[in-house]
Amino acid sequence: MDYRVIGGTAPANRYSLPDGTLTIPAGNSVAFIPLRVFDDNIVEPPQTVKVVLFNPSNATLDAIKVHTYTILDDDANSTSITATAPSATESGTPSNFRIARAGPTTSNLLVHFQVTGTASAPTDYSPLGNSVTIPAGAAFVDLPLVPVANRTVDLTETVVVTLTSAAGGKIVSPNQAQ
Ligand SMILES: [Ca+2]
Ligand SMILES: [Ca+2]
Repeated sequence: MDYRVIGGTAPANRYSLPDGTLTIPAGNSVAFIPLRVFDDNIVEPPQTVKVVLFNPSNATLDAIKVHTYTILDDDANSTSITATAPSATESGTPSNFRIARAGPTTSNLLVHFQVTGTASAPTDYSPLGNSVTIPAGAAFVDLPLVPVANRTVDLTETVVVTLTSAAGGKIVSPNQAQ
């Protein structure tokens, strides 16, 4: 069958999807239409690309001939992490990670992270989870690291937090703190 773009709100310079012909090979039940999205640094609303299938051969089209693809922007916020208090002690001094964003603060920003390092939760410190939300109106959120005073003699141990994704935003350097 043939396919082509028949509209949508995305300007033509945001993506590439030339008109084409799609063949689902014998023995397969799917084939893919190659849509390339071009990254930029401009804050934009979600924008759409509408693709239609037509001229089927050896098949008929069902009711869903048009698909609307949505390009989600990733430029509203740039998110990074630093250790504002880089050392913690078992005697009760917590340390602190600060997850901060640059850009508008009008909405909540959900940030996912991964925790690694030689220390283990919950044996050595209270678990940090794997996400935080920077609330609307705030440019950062603090993530305290609270050590557990255990009876084992530990060497100096590390906790490393690496940002992995931010909904509708991008991760920038420094994306990791210890
Ligand atoms: Ca971008
Ligand atoms: Ca953009």
